[in-house]
Amino acid sequence: MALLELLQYPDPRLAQVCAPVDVITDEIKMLVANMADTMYEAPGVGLAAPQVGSFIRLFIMDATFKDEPPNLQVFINPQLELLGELVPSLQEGCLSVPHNYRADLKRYEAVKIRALNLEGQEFELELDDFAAVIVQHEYDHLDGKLFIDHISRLRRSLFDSKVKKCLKRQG
Ligand code: K1U
Ligand code: ZN
Repeated sequence: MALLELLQYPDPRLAQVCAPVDVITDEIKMLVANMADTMYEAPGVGLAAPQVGSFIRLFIMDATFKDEPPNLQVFINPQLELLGELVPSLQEGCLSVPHNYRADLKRYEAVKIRALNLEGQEFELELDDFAAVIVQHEYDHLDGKLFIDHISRLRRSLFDSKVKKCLKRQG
Protein backbone atom coordinates (compact mmCIF):
# COMPACT_ATOMS: atom_id res chain seq x y z
CA MET A 1 0.00 0.00 0.00
CA ALA A 2 1.36 3.43 -0.94
CA LEU A 3 -0.10 6.62 0.42
CA LEU A 4 0.41 9.81 -1.57
CA GLU A 5 0.83 13.28 -0.14
CA LEU A 6 -2.28 15.43 -0.57
CA LEU A 7 -1.70 19.02 -1.72
CA GLN A 8 -3.39 21.46 0.64
CA TYR A 9 -5.05 24.80 -0.11
CA PRO A 10 -3.66 27.48 -0.58
CA ASP A 11 -1.09 25.55 -2.67
CA PRO A 12 -1.27 27.38 -6.06
CA ARG A 13 -0.77 24.08 -7.93
CA LEU A 14 -4.37 23.17 -7.06
CA ALA A 15 -5.48 26.00 -9.38
CA GLN A 16 -3.83 24.46 -12.48
CA VAL A 17 -5.94 23.31 -15.40
CA CYS A 18 -4.95 19.69 -16.01
CA ALA A 19 -3.79 18.20 -19.31
CA PRO A 20 -5.50 15.25 -21.05
CA VAL A 21 -3.98 11.79 -20.66
CA ASP A 22 -2.28 10.72 -23.93
CA VAL A 23 -1.53 7.07 -23.21
CA ILE A 24 -2.64 4.89 -20.29
CA THR A 25 0.79 3.71 -19.18
CA ASP A 26 1.78 1.37 -16.33
CA GLU A 27 2.78 4.52 -14.47
CA ILE A 28 -0.80 5.80 -14.69
CA LYS A 29 -2.13 2.41 -13.52
CA MET A 30 0.23 2.61 -10.53
CA LEU A 31 -0.89 6.19 -9.85
CA VAL A 32 -4.53 5.04 -9.78
CA ALA A 33 -3.72 2.18 -7.37
CA ASN A 34 -1.89 4.60 -5.05
CA MET A 35 -4.69 7.18 -5.34
CA ALA A 36 -7.20 4.48 -4.33
CA ASP A 37 -5.10 3.57 -1.27
CA THR A 38 -4.89 7.26 -0.37
CA MET A 39 -8.63 7.87 -0.85
CA TYR A 40 -9.75 4.85 1.19
CA GLU A 41 -7.25 5.63 3.96
CA ALA A 42 -8.30 9.32 4.27
CA PRO A 43 -11.23 8.32 4.12
CA GLY A 44 -12.74 9.97 1.07
CA VAL A 45 -15.32 9.23 -1.60
CA GLY A 46 -13.35 10.72 -4.49
CA LEU A 47 -9.87 11.92 -5.40
CA ALA A 48 -8.54 13.81 -8.41
CA ALA A 49 -5.00 13.40 -9.77
CA PRO A 50 -4.00 17.07 -9.19
CA GLN A 51 -4.67 16.64 -5.46
CA VAL A 52 -1.67 14.28 -5.38
CA GLY A 53 0.49 16.44 -7.66
CA SER A 54 -0.28 14.80 -11.05
CA PHE A 55 -1.76 17.44 -13.31
CA ILE A 56 -3.65 15.13 -15.66
CA ARG A 57 -7.38 14.72 -16.34
CA LEU A 58 -8.09 11.70 -14.18
CA PHE A 59 -10.14 11.10 -11.05
CA ILE A 60 -11.47 8.20 -9.02
CA MET A 61 -14.67 7.80 -7.04
CA ASP A 62 -16.34 5.29 -4.75
CA ALA A 63 -19.89 6.44 -3.98
CA THR A 64 -20.96 3.25 -2.18
CA PHE A 65 -22.24 3.31 1.39
CA LYS A 66 -20.37 1.72 4.31
CA ASP A 67 -22.40 -1.51 4.29
CA GLU A 68 -21.98 -2.07 0.52
CA PRO A 69 -19.00 -3.71 -1.19
CA PRO A 70 -16.52 -1.12 -2.51
CA ASN A 71 -16.87 -0.01 -6.13
CA LEU A 72 -13.89 1.98 -7.35
CA GLN A 73 -14.62 3.89 -10.54
CA VAL A 74 -11.86 5.46 -12.64
CA PHE A 75 -12.55 8.37 -15.00
CA ILE A 76 -9.85 9.33 -17.52
CA ASN A 77 -10.27 12.37 -19.81
CA PRO A 78 -13.88 12.80 -18.62
CA GLN A 79 -16.40 14.90 -20.52
CA LEU A 80 -19.21 16.20 -18.36
CA GLU A 81 -22.76 17.19 -19.25
CA LEU A 82 -24.72 18.92 -16.47
CA LEU A 83 -28.37 17.88 -16.29
CA GLY A 84 -31.45 19.34 -14.58
CA GLU A 85 -31.39 22.34 -12.25
CA LEU A 86 -28.89 23.75 -9.78
CA VAL A 87 -30.28 22.55 -6.45
CA PRO A 88 -29.16 22.76 -2.82
CA SER A 89 -26.87 19.83 -2.28
CA LEU A 90 -25.26 18.03 0.62
CA GLN A 91 -22.41 19.49 2.65
CA GLU A 92 -19.16 19.17 0.76
CA GLY A 93 -15.69 18.76 2.13
CA CYS A 94 -12.38 18.27 0.37
CA LEU A 95 -9.25 16.34 1.21
CA SER A 96 -7.24 19.35 -0.05
CA VAL A 97 -9.07 21.95 2.03
CA PRO A 98 -7.77 22.27 5.60
CA HIS A 99 -9.60 22.41 8.95
CA ASN A 100 -12.18 19.85 7.77
CA TYR A 101 -14.05 22.87 6.35
CA ARG A 102 -17.47 21.95 4.97
CA ALA A 103 -20.10 24.02 3.18
CA ASP A 104 -23.54 23.68 1.62
CA LEU A 105 -23.37 24.25 -2.11
CA LYS A 106 -25.72 24.16 -5.05
CA ARG A 107 -24.91 21.50 -7.64
CA TYR A 108 -26.70 20.22 -10.74
CA GLU A 109 -29.19 17.46 -10.00
CA ALA A 110 -27.65 14.95 -12.38
CA VAL A 111 -24.76 14.52 -14.80
CA LYS A 112 -23.91 12.53 -17.87
CA ILE A 113 -20.24 11.62 -17.95
CA ARG A 114 -18.24 10.04 -20.74
CA ALA A 115 -14.70 8.89 -19.96
CA LEU A 116 -12.08 6.19 -20.53
CA ASN A 117 -11.51 3.41 -18.03
CA LEU A 118 -8.06 2.03 -17.13
CA GLU A 119 -8.25 -0.34 -20.15
CA GLY A 120 -8.75 2.66 -22.44
CA GLN A 121 -12.37 1.76 -23.20
CA GLU A 122 -14.90 4.57 -23.46
CA PHE A 123 -17.98 4.42 -21.21
CA GLU A 124 -20.89 6.70 -20.43
CA LEU A 125 -22.86 6.99 -17.18
CA GLU A 126 -25.83 9.01 -16.04
CA LEU A 127 -25.58 9.74 -12.32
CA ASP A 128 -27.68 11.54 -9.72
CA ASP A 129 -27.70 12.07 -5.94
CA PHE A 130 -24.39 11.69 -4.11
CA ALA A 131 -22.50 10.30 -7.14
CA ALA A 132 -23.47 13.32 -9.27
CA VAL A 133 -22.21 15.68 -6.55
CA ILE A 134 -18.90 13.84 -6.22
CA VAL A 135 -18.38 13.85 -10.00
CA GLN A 136 -19.01 17.63 -10.18
CA HIS A 137 -16.56 18.17 -7.28
CA GLU A 138 -13.83 15.97 -8.82
CA TYR A 139 -14.31 17.40 -12.32
CA ASP A 140 -13.81 20.90 -10.87
CA HIS A 141 -10.40 19.79 -9.53
CA LEU A 142 -9.30 19.02 -13.12
CA ASP A 143 -10.10 22.63 -14.05
CA GLY A 144 -8.24 23.99 -11.03
CA LYS A 145 -11.38 24.73 -9.01
CA LEU A 146 -12.15 23.88 -5.39
CA PHE A 147 -15.56 23.76 -3.73
CA ILE A 148 -14.62 26.89 -1.76
CA ASP A 149 -14.59 28.74 -5.11
CA HIS A 150 -18.40 28.30 -5.07
CA ILE A 151 -19.15 29.72 -1.60
CA SER A 152 -20.16 33.34 -0.90
CA ARG A 153 -17.46 36.03 -0.84
CA LEU A 154 -18.10 36.63 2.85
CA ARG A 155 -17.70 32.95 3.79
CA ARG A 156 -14.62 32.70 1.59
CA SER A 157 -12.91 35.70 3.15
CA LEU A 158 -13.65 34.38 6.66
CA PHE A 159 -12.19 31.02 5.68
CA ASP A 160 -9.14 32.58 4.01
CA SER A 161 -8.45 34.64 7.15
CA LYS A 162 -8.55 31.49 9.27
CA VAL A 163 -6.15 29.68 6.90
CA LYS A 164 -3.74 32.66 6.85
CA LYS A 165 -3.79 32.95 10.64
CA CYS A 166 -3.00 29.25 11.07
CA LEU A 167 -0.19 29.33 8.49
CA LYS A 168 1.33 32.39 10.23
CA ARG A 169 1.17 30.62 13.60
CA GLN A 170 2.94 27.57 12.11
CA GLY A 171 5.73 29.93 10.90
O1 K1U B 1 -12.04 15.39 -3.81
C1 K1U B 1 -11.94 15.27 -2.59
O2 K1U B 1 -11.30 16.09 -1.94
C2 K1U B 1 -12.62 14.13 -1.87
C3 K1U B 1 -13.93 14.56 -1.23
C4 K1U B 1 -15.05 14.34 -2.23
C5 K1U B 1 -16.40 14.90 -1.91
C6 K1U B 1 -16.95 14.88 -0.64
C7 K1U B 1 -18.22 15.38 -0.41
C8 K1U B 1 -18.95 15.89 -1.45
C9 K1U B 1 -18.40 15.91 -2.70
C10 K1U B 1 -17.14 15.41 -2.94
C11 K1U B 1 -14.13 13.72 0.01
O3 K1U B 1 -14.26 12.55 -0.06
S1 K1U B 1 -14.17 14.55 1.56
C12 K1U B 1 -14.59 13.21 2.71
C13 K1U B 1 -16.05 12.90 2.73
O4 K1U B 1 -16.85 13.76 2.42
C14 K1U B 1 -16.53 11.56 3.14
C15 K1U B 1 -15.68 10.61 3.63
C16 K1U B 1 -16.16 9.36 4.00
C17 K1U B 1 -17.50 9.07 3.87
C18 K1U B 1 -18.37 10.03 3.39
C19 K1U B 1 -17.89 11.27 3.01
ZN1 ZN C 1 -11.78 17.91 -3.33
